[in-house]
Amino acid sequence: MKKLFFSLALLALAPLAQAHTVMYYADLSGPAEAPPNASPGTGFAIVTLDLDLVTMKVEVTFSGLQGNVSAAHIHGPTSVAGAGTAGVMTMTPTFLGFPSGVTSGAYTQTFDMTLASSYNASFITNNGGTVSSALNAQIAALDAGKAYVNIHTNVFPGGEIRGFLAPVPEPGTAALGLVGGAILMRRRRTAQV
Ligand SMILES: [Cu+2]
Repeated sequence: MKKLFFSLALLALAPLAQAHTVMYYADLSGPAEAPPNASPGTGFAIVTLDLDLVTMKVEVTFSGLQGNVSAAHIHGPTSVAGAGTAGVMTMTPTFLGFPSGVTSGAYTQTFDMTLASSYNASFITNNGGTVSSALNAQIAALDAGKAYVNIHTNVFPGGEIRGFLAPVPEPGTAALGLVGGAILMRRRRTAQV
């Protein structure tokens, strides 16, 4: 746990050093799925876009799943923020190297968002047909709270746990400390379960 606290604290500070980094975070759960399910599984995701390097770092931890992981990726945009379903935006069928066949795990991967392979091919086709138009559409979905991380398993093929990604406010605003604190508090509460 100490290591996790430390990592999150560093992540909260990261935008101070990297002006063109945008972060999003999500709590993942079964009740947040559509339709909701009673999975006891939980997870946490942080997505960091570096607009200078044109990369997307995806960090996910999850545990307590009833099924074994079959795929994980980011869906969007939904028609309204924080609800509904949408197709896959990112690499299919699953994130490169995402833990498969397990009920808990941790994942970190950085994607080159100038590569078509970092996206679902149909997402590019449906959003202007180029990698840059697809990236803009993905950023718009993330900023609007209309994109969600979904972890599929053999027990819940449509998704066992998911969570809508929310932007972490820019540094320098009073809200940052509050949000950072909320992340740590939430993490702590989850860890005690
Ligand atoms: Cu999916």
